[in-house]
Amino acid sequence: MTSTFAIKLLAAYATIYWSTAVFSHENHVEKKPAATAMTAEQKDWGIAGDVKAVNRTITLHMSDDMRFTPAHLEVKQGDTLRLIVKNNGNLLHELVIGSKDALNEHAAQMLKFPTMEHDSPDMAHVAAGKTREVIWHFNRSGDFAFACLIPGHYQAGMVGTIRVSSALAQTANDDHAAHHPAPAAPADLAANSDMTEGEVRKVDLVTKKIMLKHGEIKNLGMGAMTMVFQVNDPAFLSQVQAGDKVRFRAEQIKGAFVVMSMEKHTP
Ligand SMILES: [Cu+2]
Repeated sequence: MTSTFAIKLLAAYATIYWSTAVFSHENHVEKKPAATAMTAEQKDWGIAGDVKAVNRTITLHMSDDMRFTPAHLEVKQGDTLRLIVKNNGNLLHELVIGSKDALNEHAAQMLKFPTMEHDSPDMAHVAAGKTREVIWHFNRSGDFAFACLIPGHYQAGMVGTIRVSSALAQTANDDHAAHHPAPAAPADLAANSDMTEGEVRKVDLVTKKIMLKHGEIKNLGMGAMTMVFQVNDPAFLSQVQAGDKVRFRAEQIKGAFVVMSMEKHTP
């Protein structure tokens, strides 16, 4: 019993070592248990997230025209994202988060070794018509990317960008925080203080509008009220429902009030 376990363990380490040595990226292991048994690894673009720490949910749509929608994510350092990855196409697609360099290298390896299997907390393979989830903690700021590295897909442009803004920079730029510093507030709260608190009243998928009961919108000089907003990205609408507490940023564009970013707010 013990020796069998030891052999399995050795085999697992050998696989991991071999993968790392040959492909210089990790977790190209055959079975998920070996990967999950490993300690979460800090990457330049973050670390595996804890489901209990999720503070934002974003739905990413994949399509056979080799596109992700949305193709750009604005994230704050400290955010733990639940990325719901929906494959609307008839082909297998995948989501892999990384630095541009890491993705380029990985894509080249995938072209060379198309049958290579890989798995890691920062990726998900999504079969046609299916939905998967990735929970990722963006604890480092910077410009990163996400891509489908299935041979040909990345090369056809199936790639998006992620900007993780620094928690420190946001605190420094925030007037309110600067004038009334709250020493006990965690960095995450300070980073979110340019966001407006709200509650979803109604989501209209046909007109692509959302009714929000909101607090004071400081950047617009607007007091608290319930009103209907347009959305910058229709994907926001599939992430929330009436009754959800949210934080959002709204802007006035050509007279219309538009929700530019939104996150679920779990008190
Ligand atoms: Cu793809």
